[in-house]
Amino acid sequence: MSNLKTLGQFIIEKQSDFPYSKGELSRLLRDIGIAAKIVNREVNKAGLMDILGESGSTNIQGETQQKLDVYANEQFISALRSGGECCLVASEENEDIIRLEEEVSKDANYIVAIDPLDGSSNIDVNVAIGTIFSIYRRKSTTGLATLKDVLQKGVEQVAAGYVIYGSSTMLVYTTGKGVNGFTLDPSIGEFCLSHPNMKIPQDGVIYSINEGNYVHFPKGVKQYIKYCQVEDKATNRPYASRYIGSMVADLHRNLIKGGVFIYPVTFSAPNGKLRLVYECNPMAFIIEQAGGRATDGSRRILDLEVTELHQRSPIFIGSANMVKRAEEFLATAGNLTFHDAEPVLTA
Ligand code: P6P
Repeated sequence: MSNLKTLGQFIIEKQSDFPYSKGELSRLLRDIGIAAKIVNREVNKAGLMDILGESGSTNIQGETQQKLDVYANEQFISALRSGGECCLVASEENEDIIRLEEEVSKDANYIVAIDPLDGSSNIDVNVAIGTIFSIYRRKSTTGLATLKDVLQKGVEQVAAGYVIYGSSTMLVYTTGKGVNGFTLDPSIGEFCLSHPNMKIPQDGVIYSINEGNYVHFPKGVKQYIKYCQVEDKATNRPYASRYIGSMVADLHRNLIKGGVFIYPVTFSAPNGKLRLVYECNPMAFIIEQAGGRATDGSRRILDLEVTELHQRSPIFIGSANMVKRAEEFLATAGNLTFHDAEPVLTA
């Protein structure tokens, strides 16, 4: 018997980890895995199908929706609707919550927040993109689930994960008992355990930030960037700068190799760009479970109050020691001071 373990087998094996699960969360994770395989099939042939290019519509963020965005959103919502374990979906692609009111779903115990195709601007140039999902237990006990059921702190998540559609397709998730990665084997159409018990190195030599926004960064961020660029063999600097422009791809690389990913406040994005509910919180849960750190520059991401569905947050996430070093620059220089003098280079 090969030591191959599929996602489905793994989920069932770990089902006893959940005090209250009667298999519901397991079925929900399986439903997400099925939708991921369907989306993967289309992503892999995007260049061949008439799903490239812009669908013409725009999402809540005012971003032009690529056809694959719309397709992926529909696939995940459809899988959750028919799976019967989810009563409400919050998606980056939809302005409002989506209540699943079918008989099979309306009393379900779980809420799913999702970025169905993150990094979609990279679709047409064949660069890795991803899906990010976050799972909560419903808090309301009567009637239909409401927005309040979504606006829970990240620390309340019962599971979170991502799919990266890259050189291979992987699904990485946590239920609060560590992080495990599964690689899709197209020959059998199954996600197979390939990265058990993933841990992010406490230190790294990769910093990931869009330096095109440098002039708009707070002083402390500018100082940290210059710190990364200083020659200092004792601390393996200068670090390497790597920025893909797909959060999932940048964080997946850093989870495996070590590194820090930063999307800070900028003058044009005073609350940061990335969304708390379906990007920052799920990725923070995963990275913390892998031994890393995720803050908004000072406060733990998972403890942040969630007040709006599409709320944005700055994020400093990755190898714990690198995030802490960046926070030190923010603490001393201030993380909301813009357009100041060039930072003093410090070793
Ligand atoms: P910028 C993709 O649009 C995304 O939401 C994340 O996946 C990515 O990390 C970030 O935005 C890139 O933003 O402003 O650097 O292009």
